[in-house]
Amino acid sequence: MLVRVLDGHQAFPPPIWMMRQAGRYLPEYRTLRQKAGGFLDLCYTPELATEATLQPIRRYGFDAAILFSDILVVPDALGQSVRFAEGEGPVLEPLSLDRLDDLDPTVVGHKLAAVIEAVGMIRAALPDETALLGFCGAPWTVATYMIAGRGTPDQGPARKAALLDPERFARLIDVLVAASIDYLIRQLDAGADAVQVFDTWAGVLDAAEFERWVIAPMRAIVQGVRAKRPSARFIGFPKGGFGFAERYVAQTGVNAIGLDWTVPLDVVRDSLQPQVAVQGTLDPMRVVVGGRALEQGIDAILETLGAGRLIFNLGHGITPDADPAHVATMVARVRAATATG
Ligand code: 1CP
Repeated sequence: MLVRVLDGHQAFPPPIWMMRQAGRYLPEYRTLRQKAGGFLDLCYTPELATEATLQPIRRYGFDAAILFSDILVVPDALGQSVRFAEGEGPVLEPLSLDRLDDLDPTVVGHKLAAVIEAVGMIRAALPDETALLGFCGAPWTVATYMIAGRGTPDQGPARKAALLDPERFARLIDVLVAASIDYLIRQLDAGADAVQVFDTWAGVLDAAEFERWVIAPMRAIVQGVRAKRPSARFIGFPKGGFGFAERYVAQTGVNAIGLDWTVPLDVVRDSLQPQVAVQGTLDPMRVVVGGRALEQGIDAILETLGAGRLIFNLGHGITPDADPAHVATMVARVRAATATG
């Protein structure tokens, strides 16, 4: 059903899945994570990555599973050291733009063989009606971590590098575009029905920089993959870039655009939905709070966007403090919805 929406059809109730649906809010994930040891061991052991992917499908029966991995496996495969420190997120050895020749985008697909193997195992284990989504980080967002070496409040180090040395920054983006094309093709060939490209930090760029580092690389990825796999389906998620959404859609050719919870739903319905499927937009805080706040958030999305092409999702990943029972409530409410016209 999710694939049909990506192919241009409308469905009500809409298909539903949730960003970060496998993760720390689930007790079974926390158990698996402890057994695995490190977070990257979980990503690089196909049996464990498969189990993590399937946990939320078993519990909630979402319409899509998303490969359990991380956007930072690409820098890891490019040769930059990446580790996940307990409780403090990713830590990378900060990349200097003088050292770009050390990165080899042609090896990424091979180095991530364990992830690709997981894609095949997951597809084999999933019910036929459940879509499988592959993913990667968008070049801009991945570059923000490669340059700073960690998550940052304002992505300052990468913004500074892009303005100070745009030629060399463009070379880094080109490496990431090439690596992403190769990696996504392998995910599609192993059984992914569509791929999502996460540009979590798109919203910090001005208009010129958004065009150059968000739209242009995404267009290159979509065209590069479709040159070899013409039917490849894409969900783009340029978080925080709603002001650029129409040109992002027109210029990249994505099948769907992910939106966060700060967007005006009536504008989405009138200006964006006629052109493309939209995904989102529930505030993850409503899933933490539950009750009326959750119900009202769900109903507003269904009432305003339910008559068009919609994939129900949160506006960003579910947070570790969310109650798994609230997720069950959300799925039931979306599935029980009836068209109000
Ligand atoms: O301790 C743990 O178990 C690690 C927590 C965790 C998890 C569960 C991290 C560390 N990554 C993941 C999985 C993950 N990451 C998925 C799995 C599939 C699913 O959705 O179920 C996906 C799609 C991602 C993508 C990802 N990683 C993004 C883009 C989406 C988003 O949420 O914005 C980003 C920015 C990352 C980097 C990252 N990885 C992990 C953390 C804590 C972070 C954020 C770091 C920061 O900036 O603070």
